[in-house]
Amino acid sequence: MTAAATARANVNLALVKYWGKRDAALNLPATGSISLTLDGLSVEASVAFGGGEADRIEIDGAEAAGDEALRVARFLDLVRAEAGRRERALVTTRSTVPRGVGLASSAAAFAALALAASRAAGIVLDPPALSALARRGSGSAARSIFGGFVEWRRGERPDGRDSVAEPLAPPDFWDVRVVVAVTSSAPKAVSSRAGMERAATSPFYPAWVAGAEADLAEARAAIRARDLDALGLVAEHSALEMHAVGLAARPPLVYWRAATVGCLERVWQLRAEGTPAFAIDAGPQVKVLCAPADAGPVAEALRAVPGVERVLTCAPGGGAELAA
Ligand code: 2P0
Repeated sequence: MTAAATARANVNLALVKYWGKRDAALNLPATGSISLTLDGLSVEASVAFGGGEADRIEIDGAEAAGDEALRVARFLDLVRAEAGRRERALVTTRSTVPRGVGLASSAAAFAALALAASRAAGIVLDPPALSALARRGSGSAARSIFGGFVEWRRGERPDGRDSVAEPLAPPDFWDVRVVVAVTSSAPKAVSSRAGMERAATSPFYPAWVAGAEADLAEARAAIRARDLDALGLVAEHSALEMHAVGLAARPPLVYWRAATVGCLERVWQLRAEGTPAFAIDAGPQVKVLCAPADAGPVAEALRAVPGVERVLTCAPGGGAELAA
């Protein structure tokens, strides 16, 4: 058995969304995306290689089975191939991301696993290579390798080696808040993976892909200028356009609940009253981007929306790290 390596990574919120793939096997996106890594919602993964006939995977204290176990085992195969090893692995992961808050813990999980598994296998990958590896587990995990504001480049190469994330600005560059209104703790009826496949059937999908570069440029400029209004407006647009693609898909895909729309209306009302707050949901939960001083009042307003179960507030967070 090799010594266990342990790493931790945070979830991220997409400000310009990833929604559609150009290669499903390699998890290559149809467009680039930009995200903010969030503090305090993280997954810790420990990996050791050696012994055993099969990979053993324990997620939050329970042995993984079925598709979940298979997805991690396939990911470990990539690490074994890269490191030239054959031993099975013992993997344990622990999450501080509340279930069903609509912040993909798979992003944090595969970012942490990429770092822990590569180190346990004896290889040291540079950040771009780590991001490319994490991407194979879950697309959005490519972004969780880095802290703060992050861009995942679409890339051009068929092998995906240039489809990696890179930091745009560190977490302390700009102190903002993300207020998360949880409207439903039930798992999504249609996974992101299946949702992206369905999105490609929408007549609006080509327009979504064609508009991505302009959204990315707008978001990059807004981050550079620390312009909350500009970033909030483009992020809100990207989220709503993502939903519009789904609405027109066959069969249609509607992630919203009544409470989701209630939160959107409340945020727009706050904005009309002078509070710069922007709703960036991927449904059914609503994430609101705002200034630190407004986070309290925004949280309070969202708590009062019928159907909101709870509200949490996050600051910008750091990238994936090895545990001491
Ligand atoms: C995003 N989402 O950019 C978008 C917006 C959800 C809504 O990335 O199939 O778990 O593993 O690559 O990364 C969630 O999808 O999908 C996601 P896979 P992933 O954050």
